[in-house]
Amino acid sequence: MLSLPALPYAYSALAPYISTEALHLHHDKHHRAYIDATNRLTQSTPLATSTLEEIVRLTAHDDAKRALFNQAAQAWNHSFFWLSMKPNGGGVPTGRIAERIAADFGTYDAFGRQFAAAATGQFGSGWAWLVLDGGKLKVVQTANAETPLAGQQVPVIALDVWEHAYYVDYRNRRADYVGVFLDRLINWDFAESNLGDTDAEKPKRSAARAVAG
Ligand code: MN3
Repeated sequence: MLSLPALPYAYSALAPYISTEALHLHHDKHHRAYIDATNRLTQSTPLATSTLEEIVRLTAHDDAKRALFNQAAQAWNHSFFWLSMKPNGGGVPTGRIAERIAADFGTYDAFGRQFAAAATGQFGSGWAWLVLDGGKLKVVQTANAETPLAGQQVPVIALDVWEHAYYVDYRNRRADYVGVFLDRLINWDFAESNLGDTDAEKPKRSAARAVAG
């Protein structure tokens, strides 16, 4: 049985950018529903004892398991999304992640423009991601529950652009929500922890393991 992980901060911690009401609804109702559905669909199957990450990977390319993949991937994506934000986050990062952004995007502003374009340009429900693709940082978008976890890319940062993620606080203004995520909320410490151990002194930590299964 999977359980709903607690938010990594208080429900009020991201206000005024994401309200207490919005976080309660998004975490307690939407995220919980994905966890509960995953548990229902794996009950009495060999996947009942698997971690969430294993369920996502094992169902990702199996059309017969599409319903389970959608629920499990959404559960995993949300856990990763909560970790992608923090109070007083966002803005221009420093340290290793800043060096990598400069190397792979040219400037922070170029990264921000690409990320905002991916997040606002995703038609309908989905996600915007910063990922490592063959060791290079890249911005990608996915539809519905699709997740880089299912492929070769390593997730670094996730932004939920389903309407339920922003409608309470921003109504239909997705671009405003995306701007606030970039300027006020991104957890760059978490992003850096997902870069892997190319620095010998850093302990090996993978993005996938950061999210408790
Ligand atoms: Mn959501």
